[in-house]
Amino acid sequence: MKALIVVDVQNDFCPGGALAVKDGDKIIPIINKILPRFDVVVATQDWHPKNHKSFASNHPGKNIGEVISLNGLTQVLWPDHCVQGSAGAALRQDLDSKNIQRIFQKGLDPNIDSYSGFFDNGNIKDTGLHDYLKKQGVEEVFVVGLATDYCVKFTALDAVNLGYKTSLIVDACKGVDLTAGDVKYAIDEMQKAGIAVVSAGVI
Ligand code: VGL
Ligand code: ZN
Repeated sequence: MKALIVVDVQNDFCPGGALAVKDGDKIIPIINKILPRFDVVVATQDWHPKNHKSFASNHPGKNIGEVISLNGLTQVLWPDHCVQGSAGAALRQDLDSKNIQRIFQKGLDPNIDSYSGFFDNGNIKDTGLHDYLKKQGVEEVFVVGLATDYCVKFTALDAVNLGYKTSLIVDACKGVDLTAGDVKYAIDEMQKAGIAVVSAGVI
């Protein structure tokens, strides 16, 4: 069984959103087109409480883009984004959500960030995604969405480390590139970890 994991295709990560990824919305028609070709389709949703410690606003005197140590883990400070129940946290309206079987929320604990759709950044709690995929008999996963150099990367790395045959559909992802080259390095890192980098045209 083949699964598509649609990572964080939310208003806040698209143009006009709080943590907009350049051209983030451009991947949506590509995702909609390939979505019917999978046995299982799931999505992840970044879903933070207002007091989330990944928000620069919760660290007086600190700026967006600064890196801090948060409970022993390296943490980039972001603008407030994907606040639970806000319009920015909703999945994009133009994403073909009726064909998404389940949504896994992450980033709910204010004290730890969660880039991967499987585990938080400390690998302490899981979201239930692995159990769900196992129960559906999924052996192969394809990862798409936002952002290539954060949540897409960590979701794909966890998938391959959990034993799934894993592919990144590279043209159905867009990245932040906080530092120029981040997206390229992220793709290299995924490839080195055994993830196939493919384009949507071959799906
Ligand atoms: C993400 C930064 C903060 C992502 C989520 O979806 O890639 N990036 N929270
Ligand atoms: Zn977040």
